[in-house]
Amino acid sequence: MSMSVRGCRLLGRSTLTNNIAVRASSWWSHVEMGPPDAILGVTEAYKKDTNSKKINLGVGAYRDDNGKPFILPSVLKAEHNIISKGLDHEYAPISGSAEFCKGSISLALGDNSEQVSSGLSCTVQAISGTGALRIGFAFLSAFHTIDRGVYLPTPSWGNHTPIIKHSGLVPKAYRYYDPKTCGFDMKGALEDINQMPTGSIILLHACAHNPTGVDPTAEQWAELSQVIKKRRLFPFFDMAYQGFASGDVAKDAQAVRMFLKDGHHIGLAQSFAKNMGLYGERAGAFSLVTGSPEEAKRTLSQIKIIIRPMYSNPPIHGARIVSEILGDASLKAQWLTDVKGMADRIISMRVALQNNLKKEGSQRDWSHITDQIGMFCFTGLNKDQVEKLTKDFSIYLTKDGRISVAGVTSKNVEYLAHAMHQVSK
Ligand code: KET
Repeated sequence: MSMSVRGCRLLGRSTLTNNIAVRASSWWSHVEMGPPDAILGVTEAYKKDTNSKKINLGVGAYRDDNGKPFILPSVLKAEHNIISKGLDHEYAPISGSAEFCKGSISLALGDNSEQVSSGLSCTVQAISGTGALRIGFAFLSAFHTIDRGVYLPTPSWGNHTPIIKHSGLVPKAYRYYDPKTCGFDMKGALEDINQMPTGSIILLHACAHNPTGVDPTAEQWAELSQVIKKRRLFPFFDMAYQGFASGDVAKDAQAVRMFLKDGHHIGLAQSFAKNMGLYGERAGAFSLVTGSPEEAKRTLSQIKIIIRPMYSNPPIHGARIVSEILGDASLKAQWLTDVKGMADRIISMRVALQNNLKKEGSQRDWSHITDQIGMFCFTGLNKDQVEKLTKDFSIYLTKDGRISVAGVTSKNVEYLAHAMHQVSK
């Protein structure tokens, strides 16, 4: 709208009057139809399909082996506990629940984290992982004045680019995935990192890279950390899948913790959508690791000033569930078992898909299905093959050939393998 107002100002008085006359009957006739979202649009299309065999492998949302949304037993118990407390519905502080913030950062950095115990970090509750990224980039846009470029791995989660642009920063790219090996392009990544201007921001997927399912090894992370430090780049970790890569939340945080040991000050976006199944509750956190406790206080004060006009303060229910789980040893133990159960089911579906493709007689090399980790498999199917899967078999996935393995079940895996073989043979 501001564009058209600005446009009218340039057009002179009579045109302006005419424009207003035209618009008065229909204010939005100039608004063009926008395209559906590359990921969430897939679910919209899936819902309209009447084929009883249809499968939604688009959005990264965990399903049980009956293809149903999964309420984690630990979450159910936490909700019962919360209701029995009879809590009120007052506003949360701008930065969200302090208990939630403490629990979140400790989960990422470790219970014995020196940064947490020494006050060398600030954390705010955010509207899930997306909101955490949005606040983080808004802060960097306002205060990180060295270089406005944010380097993203190629490919990356589709929403990173619009979030970065929306925050007033400039998305750029570094090599990450090598289609020839279906693995991590360490050589390409290092070459590109070495070319980034000093002070640039580099976005790193902490674990379970989306959409490729390809993570650097511990040795590769160690080398990346050294190069990023030498080049004086700002590492911003997006950690949306802690626990989903290996089933172990500490192991999945190894890159983040390694960078801190190496002396980096990082930005960190966390989400509890996947690892607690709290998708719609929008529970997440943004943190900065800082040089001093005093710097943590100053940066926190500015982040609050960014949040206040955006949405004032965050929702409370999801954060209460997270706090209840992380703050109670037996519930936390139950949750860790729940996470491992989800990760293990996904791993077993990868094996089943690969075996069924073999059974179908597929001659293609599908080893990457089990080599890749986390929620997604980057199948290598091209756009035409994806279109055929959807049109002929009612199997819904994103155009880049990514499937959410979380949507595969022991009941639909045969049909999926059959369809994948039919479109790729
Ligand atoms: N980071 C990454 C890497 C990511 O894959 C997602 C979600 C998010 C952040 C944000 O999640 P939130 O629900 O805001 O906590 N990805 C899945 C869902 C989506 O696209 O919104 C997906 O890729 O399917």
